[in-house]
Amino acid sequence: MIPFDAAHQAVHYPPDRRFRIWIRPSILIGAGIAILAVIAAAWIEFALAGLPHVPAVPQIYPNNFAGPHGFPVWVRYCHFFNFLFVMMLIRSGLSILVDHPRLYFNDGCTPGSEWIRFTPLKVPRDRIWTAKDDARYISPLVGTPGYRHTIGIARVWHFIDVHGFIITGIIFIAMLFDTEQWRRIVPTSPLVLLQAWNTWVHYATFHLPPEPNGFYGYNALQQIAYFTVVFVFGVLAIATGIAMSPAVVNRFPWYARIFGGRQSARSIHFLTMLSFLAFLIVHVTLIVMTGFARNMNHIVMGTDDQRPIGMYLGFVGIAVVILSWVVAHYISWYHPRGLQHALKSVTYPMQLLTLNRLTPQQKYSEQQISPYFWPNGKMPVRDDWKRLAESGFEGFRLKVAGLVERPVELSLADLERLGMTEHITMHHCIQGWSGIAKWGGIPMESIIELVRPKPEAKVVAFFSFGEALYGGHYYDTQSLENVRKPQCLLASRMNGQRLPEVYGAPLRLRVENQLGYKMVKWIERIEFIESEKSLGKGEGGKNEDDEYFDLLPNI
Ligand SMILES: Nc1nc2c(c(=O)[nH]1)N[C@H]1C(S)=C(S)[C@@H](COP(=O)(O)O)O[C@H]1N2
Ligand SMILES: [Mo]
Repeated sequence: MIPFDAAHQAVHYPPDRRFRIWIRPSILIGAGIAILAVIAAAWIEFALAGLPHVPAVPQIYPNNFAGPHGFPVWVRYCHFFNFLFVMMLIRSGLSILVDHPRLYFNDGCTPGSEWIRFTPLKVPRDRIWTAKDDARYISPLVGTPGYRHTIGIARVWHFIDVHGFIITGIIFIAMLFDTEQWRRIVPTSPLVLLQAWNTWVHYATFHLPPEPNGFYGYNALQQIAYFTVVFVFGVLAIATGIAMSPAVVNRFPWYARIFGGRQSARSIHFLTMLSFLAFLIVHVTLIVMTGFARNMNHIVMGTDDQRPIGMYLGFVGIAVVILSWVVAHYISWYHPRGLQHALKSVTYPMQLLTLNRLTPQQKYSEQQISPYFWPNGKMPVRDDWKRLAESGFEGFRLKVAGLVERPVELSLADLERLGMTEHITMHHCIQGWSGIAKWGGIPMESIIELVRPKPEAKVVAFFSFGEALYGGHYYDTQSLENVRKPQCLLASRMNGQRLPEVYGAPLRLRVENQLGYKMVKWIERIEFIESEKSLGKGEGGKNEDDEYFDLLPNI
């Protein structure tokens, strides 16, 4: 365990570390009834008609079995690596989840409208309660990284592992169809559904159906379960993950709507995780119950016999997976910067080539504006800001300087004269919440025309009056190229009114293809510079410096 100073302790290891799960009663009851109904139906059938017929297991002699069978080495390796990556995805995913411990089916995320929450707290309405105040602690036994809970590092693990998960998946599915092995897990006749039900009636009423030897074939329910895990859960997890990317949702709002919206996609992402876990529990239980040593030899050794070697090596494999969590914690706690850079070396060039090229073009209607919008960040406490606020920012002058031909100081009225535009967009916070609002302001493009950056200027830095999580002023940077994109505004209006103080008065940035932390609030001044490396710790922003967030968060 690493020691914290008081400021870090308050964020990473707060005194209130209680954990509670609350589920909307209608959903809990609905899900409970659905599960009970399926079990009850099995019992009723059993009581009225006895156990349904499940085809007898054919006698198999290895030398006369023609169909695809056995576990070739690629199946065994994919199985292991999939386990490794999925477990880490779950652990880092939980760590991300508790940074905004509520799940919704509406994109506005109004407190109280969540269907499940992982916090004992209700959002107080009598004072400012930021999304960061709402984040919860997670234990290292459950989440990666736990204890020193940083969503930046959790995302590093999640994204490193998702590459592994997808590559494993592609290899597995390609090999499945390159060989005859696909026949083992892809149902090819609707009769399988009927047989699966019959098999279910056996399990649900505590009867083990005649088990085929898994080396040669699966029963119908097993086949459907494996098919669903690979082709439904796997695909859904990836597809809903992409639906949380601001760059994608901003360019193709219809994509999030496939899943019922951005928050619904996040909820489904969570539910697929639960489904993976539920599958894992049943899968392991049945493996133990139906001939543990033999089953382990199948998947570990690729042999069909009773020797204990598969079991022993299987335990070694599980130990390796658990060890990977320990190692991940060690690296997360002691070398977070290295981790941040490792991910950046892969994703930064990749995003420049792909997601970052998408041109923001969101259009929501006035009716879609969220009734509630989570605030984030620490309100400025500086006297100069307070004085300006008292006078309605009359005396405020935005300083734009640095590597420009024509440095300027602009009042809010000067800015307005540059030409205001408005757009209604969805805000995506790295923590997971979203909100739709109408923003009015001056396109950064107009400021650029006015000040004329010199050729050396590559980066635009936005400095805030407000402080960051651990003290020091909040700042962030954008590439000059990115602020030239449509929908990049210096906003002074929100939902048709002057920008409220909590939401960043007098000015805040809007960059709709990126995550919320890039949108500096309470902007004091703007500077055109050569590189973000000259500021702070050189990572491109306060959160990038202190919380290991990405420089370019298109996802
Ligand atoms: N000055 C300052 N700006 C900031 C932050 C902050 O902590 N300080 N937080 C960022 C984050 S993480 C988000 S999600 C948005 C939140 O904007 P909102 O309060 O309008 O929802 O502001 C961003 N801008
Ligand atoms: Mo955020």
